[in-house]
Amino acid sequence: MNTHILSTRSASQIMQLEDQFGAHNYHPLPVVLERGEGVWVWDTEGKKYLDFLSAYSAVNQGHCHPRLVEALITQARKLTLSSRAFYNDKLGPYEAMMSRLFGYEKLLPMNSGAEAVETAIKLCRKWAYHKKGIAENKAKIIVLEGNFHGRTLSAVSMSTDPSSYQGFGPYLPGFVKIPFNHPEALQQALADPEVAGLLLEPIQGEAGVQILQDGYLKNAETWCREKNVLLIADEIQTGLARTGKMLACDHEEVRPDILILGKALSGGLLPVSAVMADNPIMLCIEPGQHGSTFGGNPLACAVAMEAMQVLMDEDLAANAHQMGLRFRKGLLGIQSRNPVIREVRGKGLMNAIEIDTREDSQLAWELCLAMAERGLLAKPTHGNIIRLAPPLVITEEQIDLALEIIGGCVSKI
Ligand code: IF1
Repeated sequence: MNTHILSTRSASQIMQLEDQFGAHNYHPLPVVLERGEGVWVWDTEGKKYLDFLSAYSAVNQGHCHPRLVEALITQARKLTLSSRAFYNDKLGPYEAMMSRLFGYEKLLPMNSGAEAVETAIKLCRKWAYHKKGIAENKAKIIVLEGNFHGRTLSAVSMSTDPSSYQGFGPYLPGFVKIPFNHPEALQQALADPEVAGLLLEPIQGEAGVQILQDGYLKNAETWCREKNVLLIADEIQTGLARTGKMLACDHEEVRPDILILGKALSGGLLPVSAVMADNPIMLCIEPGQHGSTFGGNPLACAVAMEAMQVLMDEDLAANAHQMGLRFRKGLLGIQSRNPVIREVRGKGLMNAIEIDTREDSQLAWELCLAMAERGLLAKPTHGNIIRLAPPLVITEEQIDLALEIIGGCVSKI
């Protein structure tokens, strides 16, 4: 099978291949993408779409950002992987840059977001036994209902969403699940001396862009300090300018003890994730106790440095803030003409509309199909919520075009 034959396959044939030979762990929209540039993606028939998913916020810098592609190619020609058995010339500079940018003494490099979450949990547990003095195997971590921290067994053990966890037991113990946006429940849970950490997303993505109420994070930070509990922020999706600040925690000037980053850390070119913390926490893990074949590879480090530099050079946090305001204003206008939209919510360019139906509705799916038809790609989360999160390089004109498409489709349902 050569590439010529592949490229002449029709979209439906390509989808059929996935259906026949791929595991059925996803239900994609029937669109076959082959090219991307900035906020745009093109399908195999040459049809052009505004990408309002951004690969779940991994392509904050826009598709195939030329500086990132250049960094990738240049590094790929030199050295891609050394393993951590040896030093490579990119990891140290990358760690130093990240340390300076985020104000943490140390970084631990991983690949996928889920791996970084695993790393943060392991780190928190080590700290609990070494520093906090919790009895071996007793450490607990508080998580919030509706959380999404990945697909690994510890992530599904924390999950309260049956489609994430059901059928994958037995589950990992040591997680305390409390209601979302419930400060009293948090205070109560923190009273347990065996609690070592509080793990949360400042805005829950998979749950449908659920925002913690103002002050929750700040209180959580204060109460965690009082109880000597580590505040662990999963900013894999909310971080790196998505919500209008470099970190979502910055909106409340909260500094987590452990910060987890992923997705846009590579601008979508390859899986790059990171865990950041200061020495008293990070040094609880010693040589041989944790690692990864690919974590910290020079290719990832070179791309990540450029990805961070692009976020800053193009001031994408400010653009996310500005375009987010414009977008939500437009969405509220559409809502006022179409009561089928129950709610518009979001921060920066992490937004969602909730359609006025039950979770098991098909309406969000149908709306996404209609929008795709008119040139805008988005994906429902649950049956009734559509996440709207374009690359942060989006312009006013493109926001307005998106609003036109969304408004037109909503008024037809
Ligand atoms: C899927 C959602 C987004 C994440 C947070 C860790 C991870 C994720 C806060 C794990 C990953 C993804 C993965 C993707 C769907 C997706 C998602 F719909 F589930 F919520 F982004 F909106 N923490 N989120 O959001 O990172 O291991 O995937 O690199 O289908 O699983 P990963």
